[in-house]
Amino acid sequence: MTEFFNIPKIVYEGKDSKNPFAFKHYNADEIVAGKPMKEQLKFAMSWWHTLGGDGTDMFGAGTADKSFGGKTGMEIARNKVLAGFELMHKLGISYFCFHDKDLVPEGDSLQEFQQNLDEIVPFIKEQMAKDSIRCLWGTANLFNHPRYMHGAGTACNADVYCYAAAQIKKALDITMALGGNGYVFWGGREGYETLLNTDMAFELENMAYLMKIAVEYARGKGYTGDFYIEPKPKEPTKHQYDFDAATVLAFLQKYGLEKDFKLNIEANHATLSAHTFQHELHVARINGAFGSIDANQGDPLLGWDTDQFPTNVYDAALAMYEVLKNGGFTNGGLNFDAKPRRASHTYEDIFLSYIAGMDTFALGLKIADKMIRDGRIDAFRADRYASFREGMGAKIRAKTADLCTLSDYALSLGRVSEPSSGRQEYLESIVNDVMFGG
Ligand code: XUL
Ligand code: CO
Repeated sequence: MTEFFNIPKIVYEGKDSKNPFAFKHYNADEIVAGKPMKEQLKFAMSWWHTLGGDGTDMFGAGTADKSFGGKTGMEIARNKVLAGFELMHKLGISYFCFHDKDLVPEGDSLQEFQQNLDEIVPFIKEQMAKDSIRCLWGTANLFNHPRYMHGAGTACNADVYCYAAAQIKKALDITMALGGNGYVFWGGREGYETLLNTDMAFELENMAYLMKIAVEYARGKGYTGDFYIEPKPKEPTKHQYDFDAATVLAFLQKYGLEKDFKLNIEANHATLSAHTFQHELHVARINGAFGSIDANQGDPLLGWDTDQFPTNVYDAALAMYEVLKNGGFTNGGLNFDAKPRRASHTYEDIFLSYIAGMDTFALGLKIADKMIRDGRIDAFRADRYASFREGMGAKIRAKTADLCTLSDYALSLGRVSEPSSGRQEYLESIVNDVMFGG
């Protein structure tokens, strides 16, 4: 068997290890919060960044070779499969995520694209069977080709809309064939640059209809997994329709899609929308719509979607706090929608990046579990609302007091009791204590 990466299998060596090619914190079978870490974290490899991304940016050519020794399009595609499974095996990653276009060349026609997909899917299934590696989610790339310059589901051209429908249908077929339990709609170019040429209501209605018929199609084929929308506020368009979790929830509710759809929250998209990663996860969770995570991080000084591997332990801990509060993942998981920096261009860097990301989320999980077991933060938050447990507060909660009753009560009070302190700094010091204390 050809080996693509001259790197050994990565094992857990513990926090004192200085071996760059070892996990310091991710110990797959260690039980944290009642489940092995590998089940709590459900790490996934992103096909596009890991097997496709060559470091090209708008100022310069690629710095990494991702042909994996292949010469023709389909040979490269097959080698990518083999390289991807070698990488997942060596890192102990059990899931992958893909766009249709990540897997094979598009060729000259939709027919050729679909034939190429039909050729690669059985080959991927063979590799999956060898290593019990599974598909976390699939999606269709509806943003790269020039035909999608005005959007796909929100395109101003009906033929383009149908082309997108064909890609979605095939991507759903493949996701189902690979046993995936998730299908993502990331609104690639679903947005606008100027309202001078855009009928927003028209476009959103079309988008919702495409999602509805996609759900009908997949459910009709017996698909029981989740559909996700992945919010993002901008980039590539100035104003992406799926701005943030709250905007997406309103869209789903308006068009009656909320039963089939959950959210795939990406850290870098959250910060682009001027929210924290935790905020977006929290909004999804309290609305029963938390689904999956695209794990990465942005750079606050750059302000675009840099898709860096997550190394910020503090953010990872607050994210995993939300995941644990949600009862963990069901169909979702942690997909590294992340790429090494352009100058980190070697195969070693891919492994080192995944190790960094996996160790960061392992630490995040352990800290989140400790925060919950510590209990001080949860107790403080619950206690902050103590006045709603009795008297007029309890009546408000029971929704039995009308506006006049509340007004009469306020008038009878004389003086309102002094508000309690929010104690933010104290609570932040508890997080530090949980992280670094004994
Ligand atoms: C783009 C992005 C996508 C989606 C899948 O910002 O995050 O890769 O995750 O289409
Ligand atoms: Co993403």
